[in-house]
Amino acid sequence: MDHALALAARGLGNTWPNPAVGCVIVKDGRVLGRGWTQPGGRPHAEPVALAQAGAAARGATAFVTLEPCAHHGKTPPCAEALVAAGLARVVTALTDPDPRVAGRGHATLRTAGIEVTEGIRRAEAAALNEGFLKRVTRGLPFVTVKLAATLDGRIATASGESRWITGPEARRSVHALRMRHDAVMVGSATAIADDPDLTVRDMGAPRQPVRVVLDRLLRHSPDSRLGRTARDVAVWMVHGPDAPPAARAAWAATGAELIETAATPQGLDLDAALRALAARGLTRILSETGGTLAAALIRAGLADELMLYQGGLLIGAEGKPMLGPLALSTLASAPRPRLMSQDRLGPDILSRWRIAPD
Ligand code: AOF
Ligand code: ZN
Repeated sequence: MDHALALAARGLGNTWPNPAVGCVIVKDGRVLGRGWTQPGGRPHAEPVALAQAGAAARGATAFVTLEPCAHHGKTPPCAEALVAAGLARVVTALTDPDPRVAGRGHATLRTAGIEVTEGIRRAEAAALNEGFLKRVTRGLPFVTVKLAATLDGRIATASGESRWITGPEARRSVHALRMRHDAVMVGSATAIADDPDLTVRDMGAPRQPVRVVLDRLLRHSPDSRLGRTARDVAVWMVHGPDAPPAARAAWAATGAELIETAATPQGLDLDAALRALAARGLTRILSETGGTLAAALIRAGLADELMLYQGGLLIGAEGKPMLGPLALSTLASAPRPRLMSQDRLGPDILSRWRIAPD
């Protein structure tokens, strides 16, 4: 199952709206087939592994990180494929919460006389596919907030200079991080100030993340890098009901997708915006917004993890803080993220913090 989990992880960021699943087929201590969910979410992991194993799969054991599917979607159900291949035993990590599956995959296998063992490495499988599970059970994506700050917690000088707070190793790590997410998200302030491209470069990414801009009034220029490349890599502009018609038309002409969502006087309704993104299939979003939006996501309980890149320089109080207001009245009410890991990246530090409750 550990091997299957490692294979599954290869799909992270590439399989949305589907989960990233891994499958290993074993007989007499030999691995006959290995598969993982392919870019775009199909083929599923099991048929990939079954095709490798061929006729030798008869009598073998399959280890799958998620309950095999039971529904007739764009591909035939994996549970039936395992039955047809004559597997003797199937070991799974997790029940699939997708209402089309939800136990039916396991039932199909058992009815066919296959021995089924469930729940092996359940916690690891749930952590790996937290985005898919959150989308299906709560209608929200898993959100990683990325911040690149100085040692004193600033993300730019007073004049807005932010290139470069971290070194090349950290920047490479950010590209790897983007690759493991379905989408990269910024706010309009960051989009306007940086004119970012938000693609994954030099990583051999099988699928580029969707580029999402939260832009209530569609203030970002359609003649920006994002606007000019919207036909090559998806750009989704999330805007409010009050976005001007001319801006909507100009953005639509770039090939970007326009997503209207509720707004409050402070800006977009973040919960509604993220729900709209999950409804379109996104399971894992990397937020690369500035401090104000990052704070708003944390305040609203919408941020799951924080990836903090810290560069060894000091800017002082004039610099822009990495977080906007959290509106706390007491220290006792302060969010207390839990440290998950810490790494040295050249001269910089990357720390990963869990914000959401476990
Ligand atoms: C599996 N193995 O590798 C994956 C599964 O739209 P479809 O037909 O591709 O079905 C998508 C659903 O299939 C998805 O919501 C989830 O329940 C399951 N994903 N199942 O047996 C896989 N990726
Ligand atoms: Zn399947």
